[in-house]
Amino acid sequence: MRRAVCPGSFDPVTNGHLDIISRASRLYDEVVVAVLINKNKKSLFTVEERAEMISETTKEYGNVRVDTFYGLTVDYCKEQDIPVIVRGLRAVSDYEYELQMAQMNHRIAGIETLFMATNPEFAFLSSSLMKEVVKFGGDISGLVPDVVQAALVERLRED
Ligand code: COD
Repeated sequence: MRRAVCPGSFDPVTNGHLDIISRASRLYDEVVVAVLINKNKKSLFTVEERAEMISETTKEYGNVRVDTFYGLTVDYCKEQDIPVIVRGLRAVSDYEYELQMAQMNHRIAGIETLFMATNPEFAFLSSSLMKEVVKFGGDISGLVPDVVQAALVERLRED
């Protein structure tokens, strides 16, 4: 069985993330979306909320499983016996950091990284931009799933 991990923060998941996850799900028998538990970074949504939003919006793909992890991505991959990480590349600015991570992950654990060029329709999207636009009343319809948009509006209006 060919499996891959799509790791990330997903705070929250956007249509850019979903484009990569859905394309990966057509290449592999199973894709595990692994949400990082980052104790040093303040996130808008809890890791459980982020995982739930991904489960809800990927269930139609049929072969995507959502999990959470703490620590190194490669340790998670080893634990799950998955040899490949899939990452999206939005622009040249993503490349340097992604290349370093991919090389380090290969060096320390022999884990391969597959880079996918993002769909230009979503290349400008980031979770932080989505939060900022919603916070100041902008419309992000079509850029995130409806359930995520509703959660963002609700959460950012609480502040
Ligand atoms: N279109 C397409 N793809 C996108 C878009 C978009 N608009 N936005 C983001 N993506 C892709 C990203 O390129 C990435 O592949 C994935 O979606 C997740 O993105 P994010 O931003 O939610 O997640 P990141 O980049 O913050 O995730 C970083 C990790 C959690 C993977 C990384 O920090 C990590 O592995 N941490 C654990 C510790 C570790 O192993 N560190 C590395 C040591 S070498």
